[in-house]
Amino acid sequence: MRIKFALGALAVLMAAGAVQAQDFKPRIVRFGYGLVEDSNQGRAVRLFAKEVEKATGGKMKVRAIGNAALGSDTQMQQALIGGAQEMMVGSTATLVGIAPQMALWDTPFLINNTREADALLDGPVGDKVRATLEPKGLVGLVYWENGFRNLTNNKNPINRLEDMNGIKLRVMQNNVFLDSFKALGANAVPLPFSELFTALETKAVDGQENPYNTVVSSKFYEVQKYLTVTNHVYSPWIVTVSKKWWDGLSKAEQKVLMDAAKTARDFERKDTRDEAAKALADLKSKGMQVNELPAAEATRMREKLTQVHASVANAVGQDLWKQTQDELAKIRAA
Ligand code: 2Q2
Repeated sequence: MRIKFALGALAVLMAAGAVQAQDFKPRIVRFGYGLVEDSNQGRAVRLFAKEVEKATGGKMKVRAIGNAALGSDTQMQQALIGGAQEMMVGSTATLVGIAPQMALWDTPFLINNTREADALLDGPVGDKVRATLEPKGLVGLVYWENGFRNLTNNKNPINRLEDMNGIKLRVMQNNVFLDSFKALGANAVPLPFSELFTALETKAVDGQENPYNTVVSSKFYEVQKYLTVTNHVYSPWIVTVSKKWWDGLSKAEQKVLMDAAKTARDFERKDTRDEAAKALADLKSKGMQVNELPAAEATRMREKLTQVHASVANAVGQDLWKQTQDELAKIRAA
């Protein structure tokens, strides 16, 4: 009896071992991202790499390459589609040329807080938007948090809508952002993130907008004087895989990547929120002048942006737009 059991257990163990050996091939994953290593993005990619190596017994090795050393978001997207790079994490906003539905996440003032963000992105609407990448040669695994965006500039604090007039503001390469800031009176200039610090330093542009975390990690405080708390949009990041490469992986390998991306997501969201909560004090101590946009002025901004909402609805399709509003209503009522 005992021997039989032991033999049975051995057989199970051997089978498990055999499955493992053939399911995980030795592979190198080139994983690119745009921010510096010492950033919320870099920390999460490092955790992802550790998780993948652990789960595959070191067979799959993730080479994390930050600082846009593999190119800007849009360059990396093309490398993934062509199969020259395996993975990346970057802004959803730079994906709109490939998947127009991604513009949903660029809608100003769509999401009010992180609870709404998590529920919407990890729910059916997030899944639907993510799925639009696949026919384009990309597999979107999960959303990570970039965060609520705020304005910085070198000209003047933004106390009123009119203070935006004529500010040369770098925006992401994305029409919703371009149209939004034009509607607010700024002189919006699209630039890849990888060129932003130099553009600020050389005064080619006066300002930019990004979450607090990025203003800290990319050291924008060294080249920007004013920070205005606007929280004008919640930006996600998306972890993306080359479909060409993904299709050649075993189911077990695909699962390892998905599980690690989720573990890193949960870590990253917490890390980002903890850091953001401390960032304002940090930025003030580094000499930035911080002000909150008065509520009445925020309302005036929202009014200016209603036409942008209509154009996002058109770009992503009325069905998806309506589903998003319904889903948000549900989330808010819960
Ligand atoms: O302003 C931006 O471009 C940033 O918000 C993004 O985080 C940036 O594009 C990163 O995705 C860089 O990898």
